Amino acid sequence: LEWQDCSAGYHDIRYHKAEGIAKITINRPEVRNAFRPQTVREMQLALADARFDEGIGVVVLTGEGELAFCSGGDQRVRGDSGYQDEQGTHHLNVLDLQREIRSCPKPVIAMVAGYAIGGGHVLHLVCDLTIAADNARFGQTGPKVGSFDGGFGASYMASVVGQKKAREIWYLCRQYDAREAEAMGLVNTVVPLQELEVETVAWCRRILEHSPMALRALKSAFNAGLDGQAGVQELAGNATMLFYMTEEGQEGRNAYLEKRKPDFQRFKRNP
Ligand code: 2NE
Repeated sequence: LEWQDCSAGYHDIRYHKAEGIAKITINRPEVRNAFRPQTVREMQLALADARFDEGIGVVVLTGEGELAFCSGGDQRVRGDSGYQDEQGTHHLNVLDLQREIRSCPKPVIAMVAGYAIGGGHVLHLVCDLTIAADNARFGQTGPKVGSFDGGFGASYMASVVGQKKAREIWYLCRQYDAREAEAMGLVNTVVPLQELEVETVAWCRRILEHSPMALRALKSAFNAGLDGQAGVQELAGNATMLFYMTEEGQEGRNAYLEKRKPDFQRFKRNP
């Protein structure tokens, strides 16, 4: 694949596009791709760019190198109330990014080589799909390092792997290899490390053959039950979008602009 380098202006991430795929790579291999507030902010910007780029149909999230996808929050900049940015403000802005990954109307795929640990594990978890290399290792560390993610990190995890396993993962802080993760339903497939990107691109290409509207409706439908009112809002937003695309919806707008009474009589009342 001929990736177009769109990394200009980014420091902590690299950003590429090719054939309808956007790839966001955390580029801090010296700390196993741990994120600091700036890393998260840049990921948010790239994700927003991919969302609004009509040419993009799938987003891939990954980490630089073969050793780690992401090792969570950078403990070196962890202040007393969050992760400290350049201005000295403390953040947990990765929680915003998690919501943005879930509400992105395009599938987001985690491509995991090496460690997906702590907040980095939750990042792969909230992606729609995870393709793991055979060297991938998964786990939470919160209770060991004085942290926890009781949001998607706990409740969504329980809906993916079940309550018992989710509690085990958090209470014991063990690491799980790629096969164990696959057996738990935490990842979709495990491939040899050398084939990780090729296989991920093949999954993306297959998704790109399919109806964008069906995919976005399905994603919001999968989210709806779990995400409460925000989930229903996403699903309903798609209904509104589809309604705007009908003659019936457009009749209301046209009548308003033409200062006349709308004529909805010609539209069918489906049973
Ligand atoms: C990821 C893991 C298991 C890798 O182990 P290994 O043996 O392959 O590498 P090593 O030697 O531990 O790490 C290499 C370098 O990366 C740094 C290390 O300190 C080390 O630096 P030097 O000694 O070479 O200078 N490094 C790795 N992870 C880092 C991190 N997260 N922050 C800062 N530096 C890091 C192993 O490194 C590991 O267990 N890392 C820590 C994982 C962790 O506890 N993450 C934080 C969880 S809390 C969280 O992410 C969070 C949350 O719970 C809620 C909201 C937001 C965030």
